[in-house]
Amino acid sequence: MLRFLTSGESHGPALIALIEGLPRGVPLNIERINEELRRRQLGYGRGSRQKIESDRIEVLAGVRHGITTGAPITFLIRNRDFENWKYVMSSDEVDVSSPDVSEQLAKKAIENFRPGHADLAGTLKFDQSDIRDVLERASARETAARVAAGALCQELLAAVGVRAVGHVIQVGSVKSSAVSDNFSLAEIEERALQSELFCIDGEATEGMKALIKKCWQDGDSLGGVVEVLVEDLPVGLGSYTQWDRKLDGRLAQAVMSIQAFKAVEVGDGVRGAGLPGSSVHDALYPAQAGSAWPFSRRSNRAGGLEGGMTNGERLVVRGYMKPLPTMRAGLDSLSFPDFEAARAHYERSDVCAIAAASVVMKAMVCFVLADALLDKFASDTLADLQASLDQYVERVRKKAAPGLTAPRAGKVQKDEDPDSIGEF
Ligand code: EPS
Repeated sequence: MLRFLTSGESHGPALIALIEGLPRGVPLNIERINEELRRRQLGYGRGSRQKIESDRIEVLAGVRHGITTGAPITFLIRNRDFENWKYVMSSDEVDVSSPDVSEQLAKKAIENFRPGHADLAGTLKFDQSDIRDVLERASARETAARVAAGALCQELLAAVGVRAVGHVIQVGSVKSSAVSDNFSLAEIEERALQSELFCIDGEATEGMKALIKKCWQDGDSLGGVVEVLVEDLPVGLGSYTQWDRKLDGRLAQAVMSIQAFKAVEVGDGVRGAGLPGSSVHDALYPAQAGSAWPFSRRSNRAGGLEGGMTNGERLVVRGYMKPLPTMRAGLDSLSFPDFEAARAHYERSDVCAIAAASVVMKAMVCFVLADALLDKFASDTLADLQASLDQYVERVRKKAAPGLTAPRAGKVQKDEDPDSIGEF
């Protein structure tokens, strides 16, 4: 089992993470991991915090000479901004009679809840006397640690030939008109990196930027939709045998756990709910020259998952992010601890963090896929994993016995008999 935990506050000294279960022998390209962290800091609509930070991973354990040892990996990412919060966020007691300390404490005090954030329920649940204790841990700054943990998993996936990309397909009401099915993953990555919003449609990028600018002027915020695509996954990751082994369920949990995400979709899940089955399911055809598996398909509306398992097609997962709840314009709210009418607290934030969200979502998807891979195959060393994966792929491909690949006449099932309509 692969697992990771993070720790750290938004304005504390550092974020840390511990990831356990990666096999021995995975070569890590630390620069590639830092590049993911850099991308998470980009995107039109980010707040000024990103000018202060320059996120980099410092590995503390579990890696020697650039290769995983099989032991738990621990790393940290420093918060440079801590310097400006050192009294507010000090883990030691502070001297409140010092003018420096009292000035900082007063400047950073939070008096009112922000509707849409964790402030209200978190303060009540933990009987906090300061909303800051909730805000600091609920903040999306924590996603930097997730991105680094996911990038470690991406190194494992890359080592066995699996590739993942993330991009933005909607900001507020502006949608990308480029259809990702028409592009290779390499093209999507290249085009996304040319856009300040990681969107492969240049014209839509301009519309998205204009909308974000307008929202910034209005003191408002924006959400959007991101899509993560993964290719070259073996057929059969996940399982149909039990609810908690279904890969779509595991992906949904991981994606929904990202700060501000409110919905998740696999393939054409939402549209498909309104269509007849014949327009939704992806028909099967015999393998074509170059097919990786003993079958082929002409559509991928299932988004690469059937029955809670990968089916050999490109994995397509979308995450829906709400507008950030920290807004300069504010909303009606209540003060704390008096619960009297007030305007919501505003603290420096992003107007739109959707580009960053595409990097975070890819990290979470890569974590779940790496976990599923290690669950299915031998997992102590990368060589064991590769050998058992190769053996499995060989076994599945052998299923295409000669003579069985020619089209066969479909057999009419009893319940397909038109005369049976009306029986239910
Ligand atoms: C973030 C850092 C934070 C926020 C944002 C994400 O920095 P600060 O609060 O110091 O400006 O910009 O946090 C949130 C969106 C949130 O909901 O708290 C980051 O590094 O991603």
